[in-house]
Amino acid sequence: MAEKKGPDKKSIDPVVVEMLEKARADGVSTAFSRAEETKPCPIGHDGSCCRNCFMGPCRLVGKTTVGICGATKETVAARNLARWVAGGAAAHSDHGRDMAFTLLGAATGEAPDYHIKDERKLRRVAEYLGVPEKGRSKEEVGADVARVALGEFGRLEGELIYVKRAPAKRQEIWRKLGITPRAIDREIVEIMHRTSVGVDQDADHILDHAMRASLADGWGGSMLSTDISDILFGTPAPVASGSNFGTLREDEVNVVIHGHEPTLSELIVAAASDPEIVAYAKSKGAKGINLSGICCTANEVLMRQGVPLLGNFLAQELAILTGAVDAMVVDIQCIMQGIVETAKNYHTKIISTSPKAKLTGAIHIEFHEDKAMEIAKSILRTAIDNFPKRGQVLIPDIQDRLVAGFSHEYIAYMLGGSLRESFRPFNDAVMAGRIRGAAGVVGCNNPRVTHDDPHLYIVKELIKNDVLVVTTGCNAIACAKQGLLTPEVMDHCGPGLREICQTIGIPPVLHMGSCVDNSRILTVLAQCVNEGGLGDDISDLPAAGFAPEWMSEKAISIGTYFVASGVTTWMGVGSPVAGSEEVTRLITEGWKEKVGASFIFEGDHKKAVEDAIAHIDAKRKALKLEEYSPTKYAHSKTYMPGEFAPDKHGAYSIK
Ligand code: SF4
Ligand code: MSK
Repeated sequence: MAEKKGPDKKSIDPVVVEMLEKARADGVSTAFSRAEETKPCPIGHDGSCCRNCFMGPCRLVGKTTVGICGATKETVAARNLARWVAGGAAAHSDHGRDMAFTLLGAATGEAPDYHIKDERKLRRVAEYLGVPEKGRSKEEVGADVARVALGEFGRLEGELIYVKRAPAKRQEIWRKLGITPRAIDREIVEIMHRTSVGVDQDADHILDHAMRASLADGWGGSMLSTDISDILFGTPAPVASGSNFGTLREDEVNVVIHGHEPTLSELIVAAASDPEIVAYAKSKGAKGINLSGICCTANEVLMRQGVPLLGNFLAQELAILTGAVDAMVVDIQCIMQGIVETAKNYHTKIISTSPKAKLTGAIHIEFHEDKAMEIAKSILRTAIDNFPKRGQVLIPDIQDRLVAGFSHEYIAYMLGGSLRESFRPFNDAVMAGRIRGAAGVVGCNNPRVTHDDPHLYIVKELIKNDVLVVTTGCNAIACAKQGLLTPEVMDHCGPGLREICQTIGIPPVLHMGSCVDNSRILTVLAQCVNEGGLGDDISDLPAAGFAPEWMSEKAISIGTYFVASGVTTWMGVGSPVAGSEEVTRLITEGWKEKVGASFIFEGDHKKAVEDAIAHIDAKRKALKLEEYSPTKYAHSKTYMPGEFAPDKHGAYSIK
């Protein structure tokens, strides 16, 4: 049995601690309590269990070093890791495919509630995809962009079109290794084929293909998903909002949107301000409708609509415990089956909506794009009808402000201005040592570690050491709840990074969106290389990746495509390949030789961040940049009386 911890040891978020105390008092089970009761199987945990055929499952422990078929620990661990990449890549990419279908419907009029919102982005994407756009209407271009995007899933020959968005040297590395992705579905299916009994049995060879499939996710399905979401709903630009349970309203109908897709949630946002729906809410005694989000549906509608972030992955059951959530509307991915059971103790209605995801015991109001607004309104009416049924309510009065919406387009604009979008100022700041490097910190929560602690420790250490952080997914939500997504939070920053952030007026931690939006980070990295001065490949950049509290297959796919793209990446919690020293060596030293970056599973988050900063310094040295000095910019500017100057929080006033 795992060691029992009090609620105060399970999370560093006081709201989560308070709600866990309520769960205990109410006798309600949560992922936190179940994680204590369910010890992970040590054999599966280390990647040493194979269940790929019914001669097994084979558990390779002790004297058992091979399976019934003779598969070694290396083969089994590599196959397990590769299958996780397949699962993660499939999830992101199928989401991307659905976005393309929505664009097609919007362009042809078959999905009349959707429109092409960002024509500029559409025409830019058309250029990437080789779709003629001059002299054509946005609908004509949109339909062709959607068709070409859909073609990428089953492309018959050649390479994925977006491969060419990577730096030339990176493309060469992939071609030389034979891991350039060809078609999105093909690479995922090929993992399943290669890892079935009696096919690919060489760990190194299996892992090469895992990289190929992950690239089909990062530079394929996810990148298409991000681009098409921007075309349909607008490219994000900075937006202010709030986070945590204090964003729930006692006197309004609280609708929590949860999952990953923006397609329905965008319409729910629009429907929530429809006068007819607002009047209906008032007729039931509510002042209006209050939306907030969990997981990446939250990030999607925050980035474009400013809807507040209620919480990250582990908050989903706890939100219901407030008694204030009238409906939790879920689509796909990261939705715990446990929410249905939790909801039985309170009045919350769980509404599943995706044709791909039903939850036993939930209300299913299936979403179809041709009747999108009608369905969104029907969901809201169900929530409103539930408002008068509320019992006792406990809303912790804690919330933080945030600024999100940092698309790669906006970052380039903010650095270079509207006439000269550019990453030049960023590269110059890195070259001068004002910014030591950059890190992408992303990924889930996992109740096997103290909730949000590794996330926030790593982010705070990085910015303290002048490393700019870009964030997505549940890390972004953790940062939001700690107030790290505001330009005023400069106490945690090193002096060089603080100076840059204050000059530009940005937070030191840039929220770039949902899990599929990790593709935005790839685009930023490619643009930094193309800008010049920091080497000629992504692996030359003083950069690092982290997923400190990962749990999902999607995080493994993301981590793998970060590494295959040249970014050494640290995954927290523990290693799913610990059972094989050889596989551990292959994905660290082996991948460093092959793709210039390592995939490191490091359960000690303090060591991970130390190692990553040393790695960033080593990259600076290899680029022959000036050695980073923490004090060089400590007092770089003396403000004179009467001058407009920042205080220690970064707020400007006359000195
Ligand atoms: Fe066992 Fe081999 Fe079957 Fe895996 S594939 S379960 S190792 S016999
Ligand atoms: S939601 S994949 S728990 S980041 Fe994208 Fe969070 Fe991980 Fe889901």
